[in-house]
Amino acid sequence: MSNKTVVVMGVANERSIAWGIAKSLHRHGAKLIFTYRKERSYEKLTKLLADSGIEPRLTVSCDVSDDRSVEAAFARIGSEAGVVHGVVHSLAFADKEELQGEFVNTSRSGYMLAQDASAYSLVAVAREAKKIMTEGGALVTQSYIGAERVVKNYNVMGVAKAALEAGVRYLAEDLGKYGIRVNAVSAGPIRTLAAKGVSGFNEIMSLAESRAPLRKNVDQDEVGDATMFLLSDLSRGITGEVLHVDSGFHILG
Ligand code: NDP
Ligand code: N5H
Repeated sequence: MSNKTVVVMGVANERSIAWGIAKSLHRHGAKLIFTYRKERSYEKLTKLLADSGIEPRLTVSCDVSDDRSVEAAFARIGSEAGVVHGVVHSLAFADKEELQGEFVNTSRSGYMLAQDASAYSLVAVAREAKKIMTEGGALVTQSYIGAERVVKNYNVMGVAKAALEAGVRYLAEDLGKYGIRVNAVSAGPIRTLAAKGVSGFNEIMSLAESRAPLRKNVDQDEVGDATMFLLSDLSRGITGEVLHVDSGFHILG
C-alpha cells in the first residue's frame, strides 16, 4: 500500500473497527487521511495517532448526513492531499429506541435516519470520492449479517445494511469503468462504542463463541486486515462483493 493514500472514516476511539483498519493500512505503508464527526472523536483520534506514531496526511471533519459537509470534506482532501486511492466507510447510526422490540413499530423518522446515515451516506461519499480517485482504487464499507437474516433487535439497522449492500453492487457497476472497486466486509460482533448498551449484544457475542466454525469472536485487527486486502491490489479482481469476516458464523443454518 506504500504508494496509496486512503481516507478512513469512522474512528471514534481505540475500539473502532476503523481504527483496526487504519492500523493495518499503516503497517502496510499507506498514507492515511481521517474524517470524524464529533469533536470528542477528533480528540480521541489525535491522541491515538500520537500514541501509535502514525502521522496522518490530513484530518478533516465530515458529517455524512449533510451533503455540504461531505462535499467540503472531499474537496479539501483533493486540494490538500491530491489523488486518493481508497476510502473506508466505517460508520452507521440509528436511534437506540429503534434497536429493540418489534421492527413493525419502527417510526418513519427512525427509518429515514438509519437509511440516511448508514446507507445513503455511502452513495454521497462515493460520488465525492470519485472526483479525486482519478487513478482508480477501492471503497470498502462495513456491514453485518442482520442485512441478510433477521437478527433480534437489529431491526431498522438490518434494513439499512440491506440497502447498504445493494448500494455496494450498484456503485460497483457505476464506478468499475473508472477502475474503482466497491466492496463490503460483513463483520461478526465486536465490542465498540456503537455496540455499547444495545440490547442483546452480549448474547450474540456468546453465540458466536460457542457456535461459529472458528469457536471465537473476531477482533478489529482481523476485520482490519481483511479490509486492507479489499483496498489493496491483491483484490484487484473483486468488486460488488460482501466478504464475511465472522469466524464463519454466516455458513450456519
Ligand atoms: P464505532 O462506534 O467505533 O464507530 C461508529 C462511527 O460512526 C463513529 O466514528 C461515529 O462518529 C460515526 N458516525 C455515526 N454517524 C455519523 C455521521 N452522521 N457522520 C459521520 N460519522 C458518523 O463503532 P464500530 O466500529 O462498531 O462501527 C463501524 C461500522 O461497523 C458501522 O457501520 C457498524 O454498523 C459496522 N459493524 C459493527 C459491528 C460491531 O459488532 N461493532 C459488526 C458489524 C458491522 P462520531 O462518534 O464522531 O459521530
Ligand atoms: C443485533 C445486534 C445488537 C442490537 C443492535 C445494534 C445495532 C447497532 C448499530 C448502530 C450503529 C448503533 C447506534 O447507532 C447506537 C446509537 O444509537 C447510540 N450510540 C452512539 O451515539 C455512540 C456514542 C456513537 C459512537 O455511535 C454511532 N453509531 O455513532 C448487533 C450487534 C451484535 C452487532 C453490531 C453492534 C452491529 C453494528 O452494525 O454495529
